[in-house]
Amino acid sequence: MISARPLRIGITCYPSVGGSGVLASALGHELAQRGHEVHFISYGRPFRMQDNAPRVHFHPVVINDYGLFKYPDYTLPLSVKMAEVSRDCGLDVLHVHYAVPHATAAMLARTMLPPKLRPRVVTTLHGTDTTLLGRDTGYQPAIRHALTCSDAVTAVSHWLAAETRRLIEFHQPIEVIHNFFSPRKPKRTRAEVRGELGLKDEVLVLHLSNLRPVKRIDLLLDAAARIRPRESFKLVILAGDDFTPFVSHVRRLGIEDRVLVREKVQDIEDYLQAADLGLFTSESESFCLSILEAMCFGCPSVSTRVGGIPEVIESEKSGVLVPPGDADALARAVEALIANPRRRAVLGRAAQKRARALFSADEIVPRYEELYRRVR
Ligand code: GMT
Repeated sequence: MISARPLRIGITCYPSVGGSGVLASALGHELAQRGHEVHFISYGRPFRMQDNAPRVHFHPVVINDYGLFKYPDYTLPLSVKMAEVSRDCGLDVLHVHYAVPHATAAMLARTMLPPKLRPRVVTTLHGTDTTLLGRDTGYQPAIRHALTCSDAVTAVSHWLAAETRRLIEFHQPIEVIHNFFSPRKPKRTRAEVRGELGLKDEVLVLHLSNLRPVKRIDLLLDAAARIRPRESFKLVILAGDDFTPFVSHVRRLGIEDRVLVREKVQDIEDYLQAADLGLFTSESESFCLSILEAMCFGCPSVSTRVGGIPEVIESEKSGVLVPPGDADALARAVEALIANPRRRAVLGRAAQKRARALFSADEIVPRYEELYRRVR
């Protein structure tokens, strides 16, 4: 019989700005709200972890810098902390987000503990742990081993599950649990945000990402430079990292007056509610949490058709997908939606409905709870 007592769940993720950390933090808070005890274990407080939330704890991993090591090691101190928290807090499950090195550290942690104190390990693959590191022969066997030793493996899209089977040759079951987003209430009104951005009648085209090469910021800017009429829009970039490396590209294209950048924004909901259209140009993406964030506010996106994105957006129904790498196609799709507010609204409503029906916390979090209880 399945016990319904609240669980003690350890969550390890990268604390920096990235979809896997954002998802892991949100999951931790949702689980705590449902009565479970949640222990985050990482080298820093996860980027969106709330302060003083009931039943949520943070256990920092301290890394000392030894002159002997050319490369500082994180896996060992992480595994020691995982074992310590598992033992002291009686963890039922250790849920690791992003396989490298978290899944390997979890395996090591488990073997440090007596059998009775060993938590079950659930590994969630997020994207580049498979698509980038899974191709690297220096990592691949270790990833496959850690997945094989996990009690359950999940992936955030069917596409990523298939890529994991193909690239890592991991043939045990992978459960697909899509990402979710629970928007907080914006702190400012749409008019206030548009005022801050100095917008009049322009369409607010929003991009949000950590600017890594895979996001193709060069393509984003090239596409923006081709949008006509040029006065019809402003591209607002919520940058999870330093935008400086891209400033010269903006200048070369002569679009300084069309592009506004805000770095490391915490209150993304303020900008999401003010946006009219999302624009995403990634060359690979397992899900694209940012597209979902926009959908939750009734904002449809134009995006490259890559990876798991077609599982998030149904093209021409809840957004528009175009072939990857094509700046002209991106610009034409954006232009068509700038010129047609009614179609934008139809797509936006469908996007919001889809987000609520398929990718809400109420849909997704019980799937993780059910999985934890199943592996216990
Ligand atoms: O996209 C990034 O560079 C960050 C990366 C991460 O692991 O933090 O994001 C991945 O996980 C997100 C949450 O599951 C997905 O929405 C992103 O699509 C995925 N990124 C890639 O696959 C490139």
